[in-house]
Amino acid sequence: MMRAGVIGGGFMGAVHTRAIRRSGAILTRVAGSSPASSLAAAERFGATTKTESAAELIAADDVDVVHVCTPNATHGPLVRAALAAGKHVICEKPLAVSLGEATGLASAAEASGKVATVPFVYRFYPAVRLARQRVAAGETGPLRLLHGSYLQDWLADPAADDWRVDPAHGGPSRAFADIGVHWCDLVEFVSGHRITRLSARLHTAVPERGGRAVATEDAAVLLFETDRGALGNLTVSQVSPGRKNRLWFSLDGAAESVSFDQEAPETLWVGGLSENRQIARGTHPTRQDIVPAGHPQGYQDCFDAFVADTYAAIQADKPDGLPTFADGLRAARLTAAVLRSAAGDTWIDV
Ligand code: SOE
Repeated sequence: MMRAGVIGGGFMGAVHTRAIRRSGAILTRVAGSSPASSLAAAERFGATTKTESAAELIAADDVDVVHVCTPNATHGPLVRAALAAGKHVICEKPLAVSLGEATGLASAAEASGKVATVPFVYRFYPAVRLARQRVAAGETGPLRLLHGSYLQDWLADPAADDWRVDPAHGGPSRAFADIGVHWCDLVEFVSGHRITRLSARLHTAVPERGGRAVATEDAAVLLFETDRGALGNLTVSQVSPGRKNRLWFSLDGAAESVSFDQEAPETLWVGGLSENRQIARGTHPTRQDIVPAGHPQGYQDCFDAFVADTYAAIQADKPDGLPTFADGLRAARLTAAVLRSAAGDTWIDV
């Protein structure tokens, strides 16, 4: 039976913990940022064994896979240590806070032969898999436009603050690196296209938080081109009132458009020249469908499916569409291009 250790006792640590349980694995250890927070998180999450630090968790014989759920800037050293100790790794996104670091981690994972994945979990919605199947089967025809947005509002309040705002913990990009990369991963995954050139503008709507000047973006707007001749645009924001986690895309092909809304994930919208349809989840079952049509699945189900597929890969299975460190590196490459484009006021080749 798989034995998992979680580093990080926050919101994401809790999401990972539920997914670990649901996969049938055992949560053996949990580490926080201090001995006291480690013991408290282990108690809260119900780990079987007490641990006082991340280093102790990584070295432990009763941990096969390490889940890194800590602030972005700490991912690199923890992932390196876990791989060096012979562990499989799931690392939260963004994989690293610089392209150089992400490149090093992807190479270290490759050299280790261990399974190393990044939770681009929106890939695990059944409606997303269905959209991907329609594109691959030629139902949409060649895609011409890839467009959409990923909007949140949890930083719209000027009084709101978080470690992600501070580049020392979150890295030099915030809105794009935190959520823009999800959109790009999802749209590249569904369309099969790769973004080859982009032009980005960043916007900091709230210049000061917690008495500090804000050095990361609240919003980003991108124009891009793909390797297969499509054109696209994306708006990313963490300051859009009312939009809680509104990841939306439309992929417009020669024959039909497919559109997905993360806040209403039970249907896939398919647009045609003479009629539009909403395909209900469960009516064209995918591997990710776990309950019948009409019984809503959601974000945690995606997370559970992602963790289960990572564990299946550890047991030598090859699940389709598993996001790995190579995808985490791809996201870091896009983030670096966005930052360079915005700083230089120019188009950048990715
Ligand atoms: C916060 O913006 C956050 O939790 C992201 O970090 C996640 O990746 C996204 O899935 C939901 O929003």
